[in-house]
Amino acid sequence: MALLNILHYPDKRLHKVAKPVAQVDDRIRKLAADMIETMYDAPGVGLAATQVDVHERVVVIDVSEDKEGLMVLINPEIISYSDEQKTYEEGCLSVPGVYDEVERPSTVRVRALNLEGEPFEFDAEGLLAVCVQHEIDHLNGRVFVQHLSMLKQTRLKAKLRKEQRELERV
Ligand code: GNR
Ligand code: NI
Repeated sequence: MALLNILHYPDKRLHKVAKPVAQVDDRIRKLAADMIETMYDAPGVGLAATQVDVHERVVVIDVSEDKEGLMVLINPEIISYSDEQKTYEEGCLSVPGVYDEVERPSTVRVRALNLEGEPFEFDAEGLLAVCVQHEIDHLNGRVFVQHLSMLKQTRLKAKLRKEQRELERV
């Protein structure tokens, strides 16, 4: 197992669209194991392969408080969305320190492959529904701040670039 480096917004690589996994093999199982370790170490409730600069459709999620809710989703797809929307204060390991409200469908039905390459489906609500949508956004090259207003995105980029310049000066 190994800890993986997490990309930070604004980084162009966070906007690459991940490719479907053609075969769930030991290479993918090793990637998932390293992503699980990285997610728990961070700690975060989810991690998409895009965030560790691997552009394949692999997501790990655990929204439980006791590490008992681990899910590995390969080629995840949302097959239905509720009409009802809900706002949640989101954060992201790729945008540390930034939290803001995003509105999304409150429940979704998800289809994915497990680590044996077998398809499964489940309904998600609450934080799990938020997290699944947030992670699939990452696979599609979308970071949660892109749901915010242009003004907020422009201000945030300016602030983060300034902070980065200050870090590079020392
Ligand atoms: O750890 C995380 N917490 C979180 C909180 C609210 C909404 C979404 C998330 S996902 C985030 C981990 C992460 O960045 N996954 O991509
Ligand atoms: Ni994220």
